[in-house]
Amino acid sequence: MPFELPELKYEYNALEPVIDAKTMEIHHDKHHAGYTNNLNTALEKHAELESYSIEKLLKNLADIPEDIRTSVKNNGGGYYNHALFWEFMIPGGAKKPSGELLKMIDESFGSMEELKDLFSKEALGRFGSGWAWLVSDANKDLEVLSTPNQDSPISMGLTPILGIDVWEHAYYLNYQNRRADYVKAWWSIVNWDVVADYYKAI
Ligand code: MN3
Repeated sequence: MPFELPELKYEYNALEPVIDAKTMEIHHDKHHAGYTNNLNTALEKHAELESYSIEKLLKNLADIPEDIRTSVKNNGGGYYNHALFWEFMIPGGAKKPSGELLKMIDESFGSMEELKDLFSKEALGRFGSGWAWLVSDANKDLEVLSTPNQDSPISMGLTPILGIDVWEHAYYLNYQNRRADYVKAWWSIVNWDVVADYYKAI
């Protein structure tokens, strides 16, 4: 079964003024659609992979046939990372995590503010295109890291529970070269309920 572009659960303009409608439209309808189509095209060459979930593909890159491995890594990563990214954001969502996740954030980083500082540093320090992530390992230990291109933490055996796209296509129309302003503003649209749910599910 070919992968399908997930629909946005909110309007293009729902995240304004943090992310403008035009950026959301191009990002979802062109960039995410492109990764989805390119992933499907790559997989057409290998029918034996057609039952694989996106998670299984990305967790087992070393087993993917060499002729499509890079394409699956880049386009599969793009497909998966963006599907998560839309979920991580919401207009007017919970402003901070609660329960188990909040407790672990305090234990792991000291406080929410320290987590935000660390995460923002990763987002700003990622040279070129990539992502910053809050991830959990199988023991539910938390870590902040960044990845280049469309590399996904899931390929490193980690579960992404929050991530920000810092490719220029994610912010350039509104922020131009001011990635720091985009990252700072972005915290106000994080959907902490979803982040807590992803963490709980590990
Ligand atoms: Mn993107």
